Amino acid sequence: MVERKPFYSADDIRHLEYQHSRPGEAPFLRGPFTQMYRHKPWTIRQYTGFANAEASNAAFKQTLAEGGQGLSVAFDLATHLGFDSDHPAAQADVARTGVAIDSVEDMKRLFDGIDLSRVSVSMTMNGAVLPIMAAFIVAGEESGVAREQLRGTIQNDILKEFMVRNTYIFAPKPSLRICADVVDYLSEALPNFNSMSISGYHFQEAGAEPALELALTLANARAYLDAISARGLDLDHFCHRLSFFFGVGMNFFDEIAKLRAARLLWCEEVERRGARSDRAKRMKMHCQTSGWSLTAQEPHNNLIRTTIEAMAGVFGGTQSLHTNAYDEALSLPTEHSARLARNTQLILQQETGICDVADPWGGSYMMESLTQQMADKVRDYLRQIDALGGILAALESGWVSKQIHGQALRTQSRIDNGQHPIIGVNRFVSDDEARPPVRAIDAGEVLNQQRQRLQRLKETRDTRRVEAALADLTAAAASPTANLLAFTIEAIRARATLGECTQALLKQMRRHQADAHYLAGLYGIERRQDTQWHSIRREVEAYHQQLGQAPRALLVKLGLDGHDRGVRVVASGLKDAGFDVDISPLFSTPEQVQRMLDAAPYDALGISLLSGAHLPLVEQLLNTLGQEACDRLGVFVGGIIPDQDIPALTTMGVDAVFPPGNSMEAIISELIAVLAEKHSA
Ligand code: SCD
Repeated sequence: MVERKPFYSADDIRHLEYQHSRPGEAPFLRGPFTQMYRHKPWTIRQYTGFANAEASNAAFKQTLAEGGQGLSVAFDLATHLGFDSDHPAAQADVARTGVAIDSVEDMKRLFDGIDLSRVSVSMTMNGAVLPIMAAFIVAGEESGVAREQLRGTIQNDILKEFMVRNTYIFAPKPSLRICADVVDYLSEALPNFNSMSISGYHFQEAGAEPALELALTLANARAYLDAISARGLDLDHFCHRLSFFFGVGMNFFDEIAKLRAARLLWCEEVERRGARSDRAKRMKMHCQTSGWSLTAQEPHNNLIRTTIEAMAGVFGGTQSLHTNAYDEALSLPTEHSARLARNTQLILQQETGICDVADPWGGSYMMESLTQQMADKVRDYLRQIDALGGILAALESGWVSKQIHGQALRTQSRIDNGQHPIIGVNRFVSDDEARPPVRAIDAGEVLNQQRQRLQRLKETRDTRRVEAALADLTAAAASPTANLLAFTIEAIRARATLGECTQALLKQMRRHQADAHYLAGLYGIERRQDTQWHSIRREVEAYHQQLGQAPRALLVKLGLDGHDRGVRVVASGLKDAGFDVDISPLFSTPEQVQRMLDAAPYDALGISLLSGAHLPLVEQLLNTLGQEACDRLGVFVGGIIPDQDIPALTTMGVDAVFPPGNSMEAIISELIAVLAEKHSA
């Protein structure tokens, strides 16, 4: 958190260089446009996508009919990682956290009846950016919309995937080339399409505080500018289509200051590199309220949190906003919760007068001062990154991960010791919790449909044309000057699938696999003054004495789910409490988990899943491990697990389930009880 004073006065801002700047003028601290929301309010753009193209298309139409102003597509994990729905590795994850898209035919169904020349579409896609962007362009073409008319944004921000989100396919270097190919191609062929959405949101979700979130976002943006400029592209030609994306959490003042500082720092950066036009220098951004701040306990409180966060985004001058639904810590939003989330924005836009004035916090002693402090803190981080040799070197050295994970651990320790209040979780906890209904997806049904569609597509297409286009794509991957998006468009037009395009590229670029790790020591240090923590440590110590050795836990991530904040925090907490802990690489298969279990005498197996695929994945794993392993190990599952799924997990052999909001003590205490019982049996 940026340091605060009890009150601020004119003395705090007198020295500030930009205090007399205006919205719509460089350095744009006060907003990218002169009139801001008076001329056009921010775009209400809700991130949506589930099941298949038809279901998501219906949800898009509903959102547009009910006040949504742009579309934002959430793809499923199989699509993100470049697997067709019929790929063996993807089976449990198809259609869970977004829509399954295998080919241009799916993409056409996704936008059926929606005029792509009028509605702008954001697509959150990074790993499989080539086939998805290509399918969007071809779908537009085949529905009569010229490329120049297509409006929207592709996320195309791969660097943060290696740092936090983990939906990468190729290694950082070839991935950067792909990003630059996309920017290069779109800047010529789709002049109205934003070719990147350089994202901080996911850093915040993984634990970064606002200043670190902004610093990492800008450091990544610098790496992209280097890569694109190295091709000889002029900043004034492409920069105005690089857009940004930030999270907005409950740290109300800092979040507003962060968004104002972001514009200032971006303007400075591109000016320093020689950009001349205002449109290149003005940062435009999308914001999303914090998913991490949502609680599974008393979920209706999340409506209040989201409203406050949305206000911070709007006071910060965002161009586009997603407000989370209150039930997202439990499952995918229902129709009703999605409507409330959208209405939150409509109420802000139409009932409050907030849109009347540009940068309403401008001139506030406190806000101007905080903005400057935030900018200084970010500059300091950027200097540290430079000293390490740039963001790629900082990533490889483990510095990035250590910073983010360290902040996540500090936050968790403050929640667990009560210093960071969360109503309904560590304060004013209510026993009388009404759990709202959650949306269930029949993923098995979608999987069957997608398989049948793939089969039909493969039976009806011109195989020779597809093979030739895929061979050209492989050859292009070997040639550094070829534009990979141009070649992917030809393959997709010929009806190659997303998975086939990925395979064609994998012939030249191998699939990247990152190591998994966690920090030891920090969580325990943060809680060293805390009696509850000492008492849980004593419990572990007593069990250690009984066993004759430290209890040993293996924590695993299964399927295609790359969210690892929770598993790393729990690993650190267990370690500092006295366990020996290993974590598996992301995307582990049951066979890999079995090999890890065979390699050391583990007492506990923890499975972390936030993708909604817990039932099939836990079942597969426990079937592979067999009854003897389930009897011997304390098996626990953590993540987004709806209440109604807990009995099924228990029947499979799971001993304890920890949905979001459990304190470290609660997890460890229950785990020790389970282990002691197993040990004595
Ligand atoms: C707007 N315009 C104005 C104006 N306001 N002109 C004058 N005065 C004003 N006040 C103009 C703009 O210049 C633009 O024209 C046009 O109006 C549209 O406005 P915009 O501001 O560009 O708005 P929009 O089209 O909505 O674009 C907003 C962004 C865009 C630039 C921010 O990149 C975007 O929509 N991003 C959304 C990204 C997203 O949804 N991501 C979801 C991520 P010109 O175009 O002619 O200039 C979800 C995610 O990752 C979830 C987490 C996870 O999955 O892990």
